[in-house]
Amino acid sequence: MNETKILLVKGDITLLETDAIVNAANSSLLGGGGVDGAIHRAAGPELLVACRMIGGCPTGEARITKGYNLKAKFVIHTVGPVWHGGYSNEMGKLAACYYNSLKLADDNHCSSIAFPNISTGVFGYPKAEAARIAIKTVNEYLAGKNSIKQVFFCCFDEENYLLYTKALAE
Ligand code: AR6
Repeated sequence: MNETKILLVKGDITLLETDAIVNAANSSLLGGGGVDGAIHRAAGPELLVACRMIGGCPTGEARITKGYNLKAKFVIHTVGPVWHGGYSNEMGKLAACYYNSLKLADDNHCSSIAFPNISTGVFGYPKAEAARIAIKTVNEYLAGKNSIKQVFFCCFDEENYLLYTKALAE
């Protein structure tokens, strides 16, 4: 029986106390705006040093660092696709972000993880479609053997929060 709980929260992901929080980064891993900027500010300068050592990350993949000044033990940095109208396998790349982040959390014995709404800010992915892919990929991953007991979808903007409220109720 799979007892993992999917939970919805509204607000700032940097305040969560999950084992891992996921960062919607860019392929340089050197910080940026949006949730990436918020995570780097809250984690402190050591996070940037650790990210520099990693040396970048391709779209759809994920890399792990410590959480430094965050309450979360780990930050999992994943690079979502930029929306190009749906003709560049954005769907597959977005699903890979969720899958690879869960796999890294699992490999590092995390029992809880929180996701922001990857690619739905600066990268322009349509929010309803992104929510559908996020929920589907998480559900598929959790159906297999894994260490994860809680998955939080952390929505910062009202539109995403309402979309997830509806999608998770279905
Ligand atoms: N906590 C949770 N979610 C947040 C927070 C926060 N503190 N702040 C913003 N969001 P974005 P992307 C939400 O633009 O589209 C960066 O510059 C926001 O409402 O942060 O994947 C990177 O360096 C939105 O729903 O990420 C990349 O260059 C979601 O986070 C680029 O932006 C994602 O918005 C990545 O673009």
